[in-house]
Amino acid sequence: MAFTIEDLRLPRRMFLKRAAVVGAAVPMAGGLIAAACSDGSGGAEAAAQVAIKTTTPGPDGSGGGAQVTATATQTETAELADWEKIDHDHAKGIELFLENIKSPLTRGKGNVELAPRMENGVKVWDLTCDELEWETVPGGFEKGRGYNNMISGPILRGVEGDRVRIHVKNNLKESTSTHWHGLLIPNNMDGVGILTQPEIKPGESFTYEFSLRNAGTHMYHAHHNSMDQVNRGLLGAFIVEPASGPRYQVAKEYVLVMNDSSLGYTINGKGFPATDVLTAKKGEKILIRWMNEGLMNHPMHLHGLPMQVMAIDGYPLPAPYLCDTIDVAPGNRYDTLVDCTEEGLWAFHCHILSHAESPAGFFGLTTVLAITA
Ligand SMILES: [Cu+2]
Repeated sequence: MAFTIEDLRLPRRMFLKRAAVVGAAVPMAGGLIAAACSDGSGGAEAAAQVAIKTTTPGPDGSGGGAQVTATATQTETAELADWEKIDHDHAKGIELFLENIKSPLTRGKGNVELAPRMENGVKVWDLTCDELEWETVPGGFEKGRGYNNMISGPILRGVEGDRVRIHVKNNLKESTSTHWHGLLIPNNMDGVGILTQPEIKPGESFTYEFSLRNAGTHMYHAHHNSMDQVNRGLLGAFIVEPASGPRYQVAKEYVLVMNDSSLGYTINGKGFPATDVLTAKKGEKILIRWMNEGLMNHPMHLHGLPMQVMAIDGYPLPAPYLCDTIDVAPGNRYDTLVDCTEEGLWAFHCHILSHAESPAGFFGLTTVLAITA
């Protein structure tokens, strides 16, 4: 049977199919979704107001037949055996992930491409470094820092040979500097605070200017108190296409910047279930640009299909290779192509499983590649 995008947009129907198994747990998830879709206040009330009428499963999970009416809160605390709680929490997470496809469950979206303005043949970008409250998962706010008030920062994209100028304004409560990670540039533009330039003090600005010499998937990030600043979100993608034209002929491109620690395990500033789904139609080829700005390795594993590794740190491989798990180390960038030949919802997650799943369900570095007919 053909799998369509509508299958993704009807999470409730999918969830109701699970009712026979999960029983009393179902309405709890409904209540949480209602809470998560609201403005974030009164979530507990919303959940408590979900009065349910359902069938209590018997001890063997087959359905005991007793009709009960209860609030979702009571259901969670009173009705579930340990193993049912694990199932329920996993189902709840997947339900939220599918709901997030239809309408985002968190405020704030990063990784938005920022077009440059042209000034006398120079591509110019303005970046601000901002303190922000960032919602990484529904209802979960963290003290983040971001370029232009987003995590990941805006995607900057140029072409080999471009002259570029980037104004960086520091709105932080501490000094910073901006490093252009992977780009071959003059030393005094390298952005290491104090080593190659004066640190940019609070309220001050610094202008970087250089030419783009090496195509590839690169990054930019803070390089002053960087363990804290980068980890809190001062990072972004800087993509340079070859002068001869785009390196890959693909239907879609995904830029996935991973981070960990201060804001939890995140892809583009969001942890599961708020991570973005990857979508493709059967037969399409997609490009995934992996970047790791975190403090740990993340071996990202794709179910069902291989990835072809085309470039590492922006440098094309003489012999691209196939794999299904790609260990992205801090600082590394990988260009991978996926031939989307098999329909389905293919899990895509870090295989250090403590970065992706717990008894409370999937979290962190987990997403799905959804391939539809
Ligand atoms: Cu990991």
